[in-house]
Amino acid sequence: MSAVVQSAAAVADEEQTDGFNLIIDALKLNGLTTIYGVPGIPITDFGRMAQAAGIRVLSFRHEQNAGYAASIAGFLTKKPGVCLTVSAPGFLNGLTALAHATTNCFPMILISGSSEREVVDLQQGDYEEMDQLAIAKPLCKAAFRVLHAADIGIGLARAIRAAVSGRPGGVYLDLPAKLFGQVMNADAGKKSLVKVIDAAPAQIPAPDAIQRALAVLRNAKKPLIILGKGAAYAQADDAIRVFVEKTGIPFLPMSMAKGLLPDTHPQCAGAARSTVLKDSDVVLLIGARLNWLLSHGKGKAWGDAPKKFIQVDIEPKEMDSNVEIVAPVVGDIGSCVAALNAGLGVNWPAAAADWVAAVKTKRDDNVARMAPRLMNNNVPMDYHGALGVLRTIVKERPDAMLVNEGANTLDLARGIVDMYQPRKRIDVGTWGIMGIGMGYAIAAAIETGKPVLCIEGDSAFGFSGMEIETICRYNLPVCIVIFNNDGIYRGTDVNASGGTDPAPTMFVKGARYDKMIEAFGGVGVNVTSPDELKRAVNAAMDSGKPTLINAVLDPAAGSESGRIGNLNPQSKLKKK
Ligand code: ADP
Ligand code: TPW
Ligand code: MG
Repeated sequence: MSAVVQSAAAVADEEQTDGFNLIIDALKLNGLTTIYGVPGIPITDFGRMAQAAGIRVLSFRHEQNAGYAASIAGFLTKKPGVCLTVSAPGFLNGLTALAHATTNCFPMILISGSSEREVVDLQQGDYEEMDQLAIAKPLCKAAFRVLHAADIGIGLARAIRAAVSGRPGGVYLDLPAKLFGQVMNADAGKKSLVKVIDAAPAQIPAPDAIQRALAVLRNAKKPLIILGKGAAYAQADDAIRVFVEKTGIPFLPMSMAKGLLPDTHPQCAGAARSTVLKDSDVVLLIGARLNWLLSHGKGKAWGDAPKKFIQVDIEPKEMDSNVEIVAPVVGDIGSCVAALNAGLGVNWPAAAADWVAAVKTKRDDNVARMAPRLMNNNVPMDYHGALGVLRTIVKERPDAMLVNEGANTLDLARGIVDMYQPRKRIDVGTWGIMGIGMGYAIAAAIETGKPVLCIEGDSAFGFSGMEIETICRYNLPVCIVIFNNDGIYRGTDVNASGGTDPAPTMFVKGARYDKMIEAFGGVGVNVTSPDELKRAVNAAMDSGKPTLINAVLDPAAGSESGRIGNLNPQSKLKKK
């Protein structure tokens, strides 16, 4: 080839781009610089190229865990977390996490490679063929397919806006295999990209709505503020603190809103939950839905006293979902709470002293009653002994991330382990889902750069346990404590048939989960007492080395379904 022809070819090359490059450029242009996924046809080369282009590409062992990582990345950063999968089975594995993101109002984009439409639509049996777009649609906020390289910029822009604007949620982006290789003029390609401006525009509440809410609140004798994970997501921490402290109203944090204000704050009613739900007369919900986690706003948990609800939420349809909302405030939490703060003025009356004192007394009583149980050094350990030391560790390391799943392991840790900073506690969320653990831990380490402590039931851990290889591979500062009670809820169940199979809730007795992580070069520790647990966790958090601690618990310590046994139908006519 002559020099002249060579340089002409080089010029032609320079002027071309393709689907691979355009997707990477579009992601980077919008600040989406981390991808959680699993490689394979047709996205293997895409992952390599993305990594080469400076995107952080985290390869998981199962797409569901990558998806959970992306979902919580969305919660922590207010930018959509990106999960990348192959077609059909990989897509389906990621889909649970996409649905989870939507249910929890976390912004996330699931990007899956797919087969060509002409083959899928004629059902001709392609490699991993599936009509993914149709399947994703009912499980997410929006679903888009891009067929032409020139539409990649618009496609991603639509996905980003759909994920983060209004009530955040999951978005599916379908990218057929041929799109990746489609070539187009580089200049036109560059121009086709869209940098999304103001992806989640402020939604200012109506002044009337603010006045109505304040009027209801002003007349309250026993007001209560409930902070939900929407309030944590909104990152309006200062405005919320000002509002809570200026009004003097007791506040109750939902699980993932713990730490928005410290659980040790004088107005925190976390340890007086049943009292404040029953006795309050006006309840202000900020980024919390009246779903099952709040007993739908009615019934026994809420007592007989008449109640008025004020609700701050970005989603207008959320109002009156379960009970009447007398003062709906629709808008983004930052804007709404700022407007409420402005409306308080200078002579807002302090919350009634007798109510505040009654809540405080109840709370202090409950805390005092719990204290001795948390100091026990029993062997075998019970939940309280083990959680007592973890509680102290979190107090001493308030900026560490805490991941928590299980039944008893979840419910008791949520109640016992105080949080001190916003968005540090991430857990099973709206569905009470098992399996978020390792995906959340990985994303928490990657997105925050902080050490991560996971408090995991032995069953809960099993759903994502293989990702400890991922944790070791990326050398993440994650310390996993497994509350090993030999099973689901308890390790004492018996097979009522008298047969040799174990009961359905039972696992191998005396399992040594700590040995699993040693296979990948991590640190494994077996502990049997609270003292040993404390030493092992502190060593792990100091070293930053991937560590798995098998904490041997009394198999009889837990109760069925943890704290939600009331939701568990049980036969009175059991078959023998
Ligand atoms: P929790 O489980 O902590 O009670 P939920 O997930 O039930 O919380 O509720 C979160 C609520 O927060 C959802 O109704 C959602 O629409 C709302 N939300 C999320 N982000 C914002 C925001 N930035 N501004 C206002 N509301 C928000
Ligand atoms: C995806 C049902 C709720 S809690 C739990 C299961 C299986 C495990 C509880 O045992 P664990 O905790 O983790 O050992 P502990 O301390 O009580 O012993 N599948 C999914 N999600 C849920 N919630 C379940 C099953 C469940
Ligand atoms: Mg268990």
